[in-house]
Amino acid sequence: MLEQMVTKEFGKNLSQCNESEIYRALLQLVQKKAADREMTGRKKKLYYISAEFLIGKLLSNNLINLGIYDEVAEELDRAGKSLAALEEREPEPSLGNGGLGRLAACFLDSVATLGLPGDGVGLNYHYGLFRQKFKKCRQKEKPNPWIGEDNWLIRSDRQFTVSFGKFDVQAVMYDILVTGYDNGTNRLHLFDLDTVDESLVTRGIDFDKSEIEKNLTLFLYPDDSDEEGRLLRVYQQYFMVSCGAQLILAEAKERGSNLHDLAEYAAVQINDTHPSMVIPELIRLLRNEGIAWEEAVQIVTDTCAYTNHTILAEALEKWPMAFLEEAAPAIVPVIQRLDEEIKKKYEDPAVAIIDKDNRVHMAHMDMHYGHSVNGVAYLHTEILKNSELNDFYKLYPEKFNNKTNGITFRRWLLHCNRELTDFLTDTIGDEFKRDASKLEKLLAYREDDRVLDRLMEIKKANKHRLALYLRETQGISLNEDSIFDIQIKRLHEYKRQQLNALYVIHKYREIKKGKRPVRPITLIFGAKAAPAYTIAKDIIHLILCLQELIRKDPEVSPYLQVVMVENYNVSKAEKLIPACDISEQISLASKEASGTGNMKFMLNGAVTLGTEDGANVEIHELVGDENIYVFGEDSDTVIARYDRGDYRPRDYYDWNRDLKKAVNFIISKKMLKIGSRKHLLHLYNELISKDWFMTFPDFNAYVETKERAYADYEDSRRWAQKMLVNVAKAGFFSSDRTIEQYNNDIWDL
Ligand code: 26Q
Repeated sequence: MLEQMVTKEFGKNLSQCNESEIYRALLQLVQKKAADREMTGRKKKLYYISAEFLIGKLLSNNLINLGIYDEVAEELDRAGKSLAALEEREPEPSLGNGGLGRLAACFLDSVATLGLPGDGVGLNYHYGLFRQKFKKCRQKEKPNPWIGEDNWLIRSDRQFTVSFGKFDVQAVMYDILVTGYDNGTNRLHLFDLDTVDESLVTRGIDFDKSEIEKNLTLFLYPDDSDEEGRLLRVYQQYFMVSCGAQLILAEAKERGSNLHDLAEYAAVQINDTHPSMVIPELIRLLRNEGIAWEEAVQIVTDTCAYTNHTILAEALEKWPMAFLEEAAPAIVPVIQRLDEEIKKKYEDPAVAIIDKDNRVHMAHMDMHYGHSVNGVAYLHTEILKNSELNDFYKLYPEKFNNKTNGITFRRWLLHCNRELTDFLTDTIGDEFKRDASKLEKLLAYREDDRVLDRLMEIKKANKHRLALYLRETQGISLNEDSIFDIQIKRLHEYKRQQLNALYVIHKYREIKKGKRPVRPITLIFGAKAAPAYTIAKDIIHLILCLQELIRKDPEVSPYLQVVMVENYNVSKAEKLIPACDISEQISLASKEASGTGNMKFMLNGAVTLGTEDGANVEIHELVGDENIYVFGEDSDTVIARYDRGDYRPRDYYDWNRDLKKAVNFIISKKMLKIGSRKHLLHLYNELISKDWFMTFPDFNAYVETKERAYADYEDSRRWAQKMLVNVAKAGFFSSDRTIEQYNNDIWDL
């Protein structure tokens, strides 16, 4: 099939083509086949609107979903070419920070796979999340361009005007085709400006922030640290929702809506508060179409639904009215009127949209003027209802619902772990590829030594593959017989990479004292820190210093290795996850809304070491006590301690000898020889005086539980059984299940 294409396109054989020509041909082939499957002509359509879509590389995923992966791989093979090499060439579209953006990408895959009409709406950032470099044990940020000559963007002829306070802009829309697995195709709409100027970027990821027309979609925001950046973020958000709202209304009309019946033609899912301005924007546009205020508000309420992804108060967006007046003046009167209505109805200032400091609470608008509010895991939704959003739960109990997150098995099993996929197919048939719950059939093989051995063999092969990759890319050699213990996720204090680092120090000291582990341990980290998040960068510094220290210490390095993978992203996750033995999910209980990496690891046969937080709670319930390692204080204890406000890390530090020694080691002579005094001291002080995410109270339990997991690993038959149960029970975490629930309870497509 490729052969014909390249003959026509380039006038030569496949074997004579270079990689870039083959990539171009494949791109065309995929886009043609995908377009043939587009789902049009249905009445109601979902618009999943999100500031982030962390889609990852697209070629292989599309080949799998179109059912031509094997055929293409073989054809390339015959011509002496390699699909794997082509995959490596493809730049990764990193249009997201982490979990929230990756979830949006998994959801688009599942919506198309279930044959539901549903498009993504977002922004076409010219640079994805920054590329991370390590220099002198510190993180450096570099721009991350992903739009090359051969890219997946299709320029459409839809154009929209967006009015900011001081000027108007002309938006253009690019589409990326989203293929479902053996099913229809939807689209991801990414809005952009032709005037954006990439030459504005100066040093690292700095750029001239003065001219919005030139920088609007230049970068994805990694944090909300500086004031200038925050205003630009509001411009981005209004631009996205204004284009989105115009598209939604235009398409609804094209499908036959008279706009009074919009809710029968469109479902809008608001992914966290970043797109919340879509509510006032839709109301404004409906009013322009001559619809009365009350009716417009009702239509929009019936159309929009909100997903909350966090309980960290600082992450709930509250924009100063002055920002909105500058970036989105057209919706300011709408927001004010909505706020007046709420203030008339409810006296409690805690549920107001505009607060006494004239800041707009985006989530409050969503909860009053959307018909659904959902959390992303059972525990998270309970915490929202009972504490964080309790004031709103009391007003609208019927709006609150849970949708436990999920992941697409196409990328996180079929693509990233072919060997396991093939083995599962041979063992339990291939129904699990369409219906993930069928993975449970594997439970019948719990006592089957052949199956258990094979699971271990596949893990070993994946560890070998990872070792080769890290040798090639980072010049690091791994001990493939060691336990691979992996923590990969954004760097955030609440995720507690620092707790894992304290364990490393503890272990290092034990080995120095002569207490060697039975089997060597490899602790692998991967994490980007927001460029302005000082403590997060200090934690990376600590880990990189430990990596250095241990690598150079012949007494310790045969037994303990620390590896920090540079520039952790979706493509690296695809290589790391299948090779993992122990999955670190150690957030402070109550703080991780769900986590989705935990699900990816489980699906690939890693055993979780985690706190009772987010979706770990549901993993625990599914696999049972025997097949997970749970430790630490529970969310009630943590929440109560925050409420009392009496946590003093000193109390733990002074009384826990091992902990004290580990913490002191951060600023020991040995460490200061490698790292920077300023940064290590800062981290040390932060820990002993604040430790805001309570690592000290969980330290002992963490060390003990980790040691127990390592000891259990030595009984490889029992360990393989744990792996088997984890794989078998992972079906619940398919995003196909999550999307089915969204559709049944919220969208009704
Ligand atoms: C906000 C304002 C200004 C600039 C940036 C931001 C911003 C950007 C990204 C705020 C939050 C995010 C991302 C949040 C996120 O990824 N949350 C994660 O969502 C996952 C999917 O539901 C959950 O599994 C994780 O638990 C949650 O942390």
